[in-house]
Amino acid sequence: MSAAELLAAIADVGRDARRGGYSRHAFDRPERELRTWFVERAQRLRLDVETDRNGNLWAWWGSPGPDAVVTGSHLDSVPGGGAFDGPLGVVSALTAVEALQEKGFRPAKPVAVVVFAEEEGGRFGVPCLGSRLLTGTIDAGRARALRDPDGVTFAEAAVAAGLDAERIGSDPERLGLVGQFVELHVEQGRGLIDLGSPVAVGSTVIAHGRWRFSFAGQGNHAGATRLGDRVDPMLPAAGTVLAVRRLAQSRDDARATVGRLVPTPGGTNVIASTVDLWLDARVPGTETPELVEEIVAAARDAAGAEGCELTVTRESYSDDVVFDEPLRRALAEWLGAPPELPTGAGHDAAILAGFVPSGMLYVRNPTGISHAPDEFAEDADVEAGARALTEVLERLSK
Ligand code: HGY
Ligand code: MN
Ligand code: MN
Ligand code: MN
Repeated sequence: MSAAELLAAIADVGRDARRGGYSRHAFDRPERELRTWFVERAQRLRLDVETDRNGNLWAWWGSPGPDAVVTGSHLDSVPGGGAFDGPLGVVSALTAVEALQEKGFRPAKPVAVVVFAEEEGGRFGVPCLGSRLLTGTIDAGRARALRDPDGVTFAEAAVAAGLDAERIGSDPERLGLVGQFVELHVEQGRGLIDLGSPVAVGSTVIAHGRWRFSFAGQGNHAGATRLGDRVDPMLPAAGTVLAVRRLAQSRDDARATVGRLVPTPGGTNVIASTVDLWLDARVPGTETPELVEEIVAAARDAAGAEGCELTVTRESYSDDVVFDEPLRRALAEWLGAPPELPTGAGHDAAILAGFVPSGMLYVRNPTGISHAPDEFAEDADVEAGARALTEVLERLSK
């Protein structure tokens, strides 16, 4: 099946559940259906599929062994996400393996297609949770205790998915098998449209992190409470949202977002007792922590002015990543010197880049939009991406 046909097939998997909380991932519906679909497709290619201690899926072509050539991406999504972010890398990897098998290629090294768990952090709040656990870049105890919006811990979700909660954590043996990792991903931006190329090689991933701001005030009656008697956490929360844009605008190429703001209890006629908001901040280079410090100071001032308490918690952070130079050069040479693109989006490849030679391929997205239904890639470009990945897998596993 072509990558475009597989994408169409995957778009139907779990569609009914997606009308629910599509972001409820890490082993929850509909990701569970997507994982089942993946296992079935991988087994058709006679790949041996296993689930590692952290819930990442590994489909092996040849028995697992050192210096493995690994590709893949993720199947989870953000709430209301597009159809390509994650699945494109997974279906392209399956298509590439199928194409190599059909031409009779026999890899000289183990090859694996991996599906990382909870890449978006849509359920437990930490992006790239599966690859962070694999590489030991998140404390296992902290990961186990992460809670989803219903209070379910990652450990409980993992046990419900058939994993052993005690074994959640870094997996140096498995990581030691990975010789090189290449992730194909839909482009999240307009670079390739403007450059007129279907495929690009990834160069860098900018630093990014997530912080939770919890404003505590006094819940009260919307009609019976005079303005002067209020301690309303919505006010400093609103002031912080405006400060995020104002302060980020003053830094070159900074991106800072509040996409999620939750008042409690959330009644129309109720002054909230608390308001939680999450900041996603990303600045090329080393300035992200400085920008966040400025935002926290503005939030504290706003909280103080209203008599509210403020607690700020850092939930994740990753430094700038530059992908492996020799691998980038090889990818460029093998693919006819396509453009090289930086990205503001985080990826599992950027987590692995700290441990094994890693690289990325991007496929043109004419809308440039991602994390929204308008995310798109033309069939012809999807096929170009799958062909590029096929070429790369063959060259790397010779
Ligand atoms: O948030 C990101 O950049 C990625 O999509 N996880
Ligand atoms: Mn994403
Ligand atoms: Mn992604
Ligand atoms: Mn990714």
